[in-house]
Amino acid sequence: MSTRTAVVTGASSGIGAATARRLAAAGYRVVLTARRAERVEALAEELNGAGHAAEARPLDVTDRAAVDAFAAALDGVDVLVNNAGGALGTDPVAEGDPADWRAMYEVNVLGVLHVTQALLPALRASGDGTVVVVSSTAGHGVYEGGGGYTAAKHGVHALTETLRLELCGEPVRVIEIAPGMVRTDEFSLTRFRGDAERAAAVYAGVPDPLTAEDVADTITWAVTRPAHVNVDLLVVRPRAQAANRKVHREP
Ligand code: 8X3
Repeated sequence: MSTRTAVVTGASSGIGAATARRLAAAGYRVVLTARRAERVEALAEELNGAGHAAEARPLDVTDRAAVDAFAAALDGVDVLVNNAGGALGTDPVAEGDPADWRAMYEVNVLGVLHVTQALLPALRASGDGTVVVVSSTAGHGVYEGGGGYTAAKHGVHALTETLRLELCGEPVRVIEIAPGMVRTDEFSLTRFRGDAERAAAVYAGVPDPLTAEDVADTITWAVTRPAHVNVDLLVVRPRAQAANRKVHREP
């Protein structure tokens, strides 16, 4: 059987890097994309050194011309994991900066649109393609201070559901993974613009937030089901989180 190829966006850290490691261990040739070239290059080197097949392709998913050039140079693809995304700020709607809202829409929605459109011909041609969208529980509920992020994640949820309807009958699965509270090195730090104290407070006292590896495990499970099994949507939270803002914390 020929080696299957998986493209992972946002593979420089967190859920993306963990997913690349898991898919490589599952036998996929992984193509690692992210804006930070040195990060994806180091990860590719680590995976190749461990006997896996990995390639680093620096890419900004918000840059359509770059995404098209990336797709044109790609030698076949079976799985696309749309993971690149993120939150900026926790301002109320009344005060949110439209530039932040635009940036969140660009990466979380248009980034998925660009890469999915560009790779869809190759995913169809594979005869058994899979599109994974890593959304968020922020795409399935709202919370105060989350307006710009929840709007973008609801947008990507709508894109994903629409795509699944439109591809029905074609050999391409469309899977949405919606993680809740995941403690990664960068998600909250980015949201709070480098304020480590505020970032740490998000997880304060929570016995066991999810890890990037937990989510990567879930993604890999969904991807490795038989071709006729489409896991439409998986909502994954830590046991200590029953809803977006219902979180158990210990003193
Ligand atoms: C991250 C989950 O609760 O910060 O996508 O919106 S939350």
